[in-house]
Amino acid sequence: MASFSAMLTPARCSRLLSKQLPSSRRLASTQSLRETLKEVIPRKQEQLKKLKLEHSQAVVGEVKVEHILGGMRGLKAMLWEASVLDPNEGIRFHGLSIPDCQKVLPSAPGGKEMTAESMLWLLMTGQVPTVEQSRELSRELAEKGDLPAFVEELLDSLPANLHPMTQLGIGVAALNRDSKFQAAYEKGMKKSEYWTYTLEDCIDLVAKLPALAARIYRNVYKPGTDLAPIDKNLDLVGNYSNLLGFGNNQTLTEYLRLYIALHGDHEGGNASAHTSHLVGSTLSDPYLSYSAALYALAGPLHGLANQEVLRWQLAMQEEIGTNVSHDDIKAYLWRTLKGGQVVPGYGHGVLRKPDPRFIALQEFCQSIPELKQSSIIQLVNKTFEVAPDVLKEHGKTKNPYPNVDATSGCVLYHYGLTEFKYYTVIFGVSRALGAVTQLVWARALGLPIERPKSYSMDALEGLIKN
Ligand code: CMX
Repeated sequence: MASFSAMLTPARCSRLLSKQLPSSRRLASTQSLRETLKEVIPRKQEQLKKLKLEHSQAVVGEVKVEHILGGMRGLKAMLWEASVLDPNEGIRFHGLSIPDCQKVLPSAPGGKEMTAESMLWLLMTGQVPTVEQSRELSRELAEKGDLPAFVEELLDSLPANLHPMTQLGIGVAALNRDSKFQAAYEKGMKKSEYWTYTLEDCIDLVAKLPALAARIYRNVYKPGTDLAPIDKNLDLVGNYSNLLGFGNNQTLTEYLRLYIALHGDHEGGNASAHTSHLVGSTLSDPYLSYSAALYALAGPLHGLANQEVLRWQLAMQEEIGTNVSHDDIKAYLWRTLKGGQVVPGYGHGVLRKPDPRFIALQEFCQSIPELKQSSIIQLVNKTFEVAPDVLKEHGKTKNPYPNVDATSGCVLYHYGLTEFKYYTVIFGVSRALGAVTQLVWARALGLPIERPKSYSMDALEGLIKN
């Protein structure tokens, strides 16, 4: 199936965005997320109908044996509405680059960085929310942020040495007891109503993630301490930071806002997003779909890489010290590669240039004098100055440049959030923004259950002969 997101060039997307939303209306609108979606969805449904009717047989690529043997890399095979990833330019959310989003998306009161709510609104609707819209969504999320008592008890009963990502998946799956989608499905809702119940579950899920993720942090790393109550006047990440016990650190809270908005979506083919989409296509509710996605995120080649980067950089620091030369780092990189390991935080399945999310997080660090002085951040920077050339010389990876994980953990570490086994949980709070968006759109567009065709090697050889 052709991806219609892929057919939108960045320039066209930006034009569409401004056409959809004249700036006068952008400032004045107080339409809710649900009202906005009710307006946007019929247009997209028409677009899909037209694509099916007029272009179903159009050829947009070919399937080679290398696709089948190579993890489907580059195969055009999914519809994904919220973002498109260009190998050289990086991610665009409905046509907006990261710097565009930093300019136009509303921040929290007193802050500068875009909020998770404003990113969620953009991903869901393709429109830039007003400050009022984004604040209203914050209020709704805070209202819905408390966990059911049985989920709290379930989390508290888990052993502290169970990986925080395993715990997060368990907690998210358990929330499905209250799934509005599942309850309505049991009663026999119409297909045209699927998306509305899916949206309600998705909002509830996003709202509860901070309390879920923070309870896991408290149980594993700070047992016996109290968790702050959810503050109805704070945005999602403001509350998350508070619950983690870092609410007084404005710089870290702002960093978390940026981090969570940037990690929100990275088109559909990455393992976590694709897992959520696949499971959702069976009409599993959003909790089960996203719980499955979290276990894909927990792999070291995907989301767990941010934990691995810190582990690797700290081991480097221990072995060669902090005041090191480029040659020392080069030698350490070669030791990693010759040991048959990957350099964590480098390489990517799609990107072929430094990840703009990496650049945005680096720029954040450079804008804060105390972060510029941090030894771990300096080591990450120095590694970046050397690693691409070493990886080029090594000659295996198609992308010798850093991905977002090369830097995402070091600010957390600098400010005392040093438990790096927890870092992927923060990624998990974030990736929900894109995954739930697609779950809503998949139901609004009536996308079918996924069922690609597989072959054995014998059958493949038969195909090749014929
Ligand atoms: N260090 C050493 N070798 C690497 C490498 C790295 N950072 N990145 C890729 N390679 C190797 C691969 O292991 C592969 O080797 P083999 O041919 O022996 O199997 C070869 O280079 C070709 O791989 P590729 O086509 O360039 O990369 P893939 O699309 O297969 O994999 C990724 C992409 C991200 C899994 C890989 O680059 C990697 O393992 N990076 C380190 C882990 C990491 O940072 N993951 C986070 C990615 C971002 C995210 O999803 O969150």
